[in-house]
Amino acid sequence: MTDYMKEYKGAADSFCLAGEATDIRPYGEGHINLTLLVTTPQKRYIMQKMNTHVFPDPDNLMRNICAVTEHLRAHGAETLNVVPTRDGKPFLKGKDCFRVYDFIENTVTYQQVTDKKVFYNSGKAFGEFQNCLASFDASALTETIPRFHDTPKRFADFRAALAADALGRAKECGPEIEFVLSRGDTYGKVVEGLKDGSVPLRVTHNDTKLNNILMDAKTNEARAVIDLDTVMPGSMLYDFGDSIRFGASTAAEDEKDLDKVHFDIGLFRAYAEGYCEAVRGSITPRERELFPYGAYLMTMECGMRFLADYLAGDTYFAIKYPEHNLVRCRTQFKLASEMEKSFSETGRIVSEILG
Ligand code: ADP
Ligand code: GN1
Ligand code: MG
Repeated sequence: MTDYMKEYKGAADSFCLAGEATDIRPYGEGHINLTLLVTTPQKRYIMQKMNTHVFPDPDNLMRNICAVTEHLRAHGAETLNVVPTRDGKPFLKGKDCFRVYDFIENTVTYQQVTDKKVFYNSGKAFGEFQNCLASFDASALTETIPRFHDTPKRFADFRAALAADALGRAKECGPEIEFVLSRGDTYGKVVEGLKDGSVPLRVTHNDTKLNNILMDAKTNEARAVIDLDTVMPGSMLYDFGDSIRFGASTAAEDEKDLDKVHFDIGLFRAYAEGYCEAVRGSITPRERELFPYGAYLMTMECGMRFLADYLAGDTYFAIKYPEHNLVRCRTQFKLASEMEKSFSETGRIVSEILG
């Protein structure tokens, strides 16, 4: 028996699986939950040890996911299917919490864009996801992480981590710290827009990176939007921006060689074409105006979160080596610095697409 079988077979046995688990192994590249592929002779499942440090209210989190997936399914979308425990609950509650989904077969996830068409397809799918959630009652949702994309608040959290400098790491990252601090007056436009009503509050996904969408293994068409933990009221700019942050890069999020990391404007265009095709009917003038800025904002926000986590001692994002979060923040700042220089060009692209 493998160590994973030993450790997690008991949890898997608590769910209504089609048969007995014969193999359990880690799966995917998520930074938050421990994701396991569970094989039975009949079918395969995804079991996740839920990160209750990041999501401290698993009852309401799973209530959200059940409601959102029901809504998506009722509208004809392929989505996650929650497999209940043997006593009919949506997750297994204990010292550790677990949930199980059907494994969506014949799909792939990409850690980087290899083909423009894939990125276009993902843009269209996240746009359609947004459209579908327009008819979802936001008041039925718990905010699983309050102020998740409140960038000024993230900036304050960053400054607190810097002031604490728990591991004495600040001295190793002077230029990165300076990069965040010197842009302190650029982080407010979306929260201000939400406050004054110029940016509409919508139900959004909030974590739209490319590996949170399953693509058909044969056709590369989008099949299902996954990782629904952060579906909450938010701005369309968060979803658009976060996809660009991750996908419109010429390198992986944790590429060490910054010479390989560039903001790819052709990829920006491909995603924007897909996304706008879906949301053309509902997007407001202020939202479209802020698309280029939204990409910059989500990139800076993610970068400062990686750097804050590095300074705090890596308590949030899963890491594979000690400097992983520092490496990640550097790619974000490289991308953001190129995005800043491209605002007029990306703005023109949005205008060309939307007319
Ligand atoms: P995290 O919150 O840690 O990012 P995710 O829910 O995104 O975790 O899952 C991590 C990875 O596992 C995904 O990127 C995807 O590759 C894979 N995955 C998750 N759920 C499924 C599923 N139901 N079917 C197939 N693959 C899945
Ligand atoms: C996390 O869960 P995952 O790996 O899809 C994070 C996102 C970050 C992303 C950076 C709940 O996403 O906000 O943008 O890492 N999710 C949460 O890769 O914090
Ligand atoms: Mg994920």
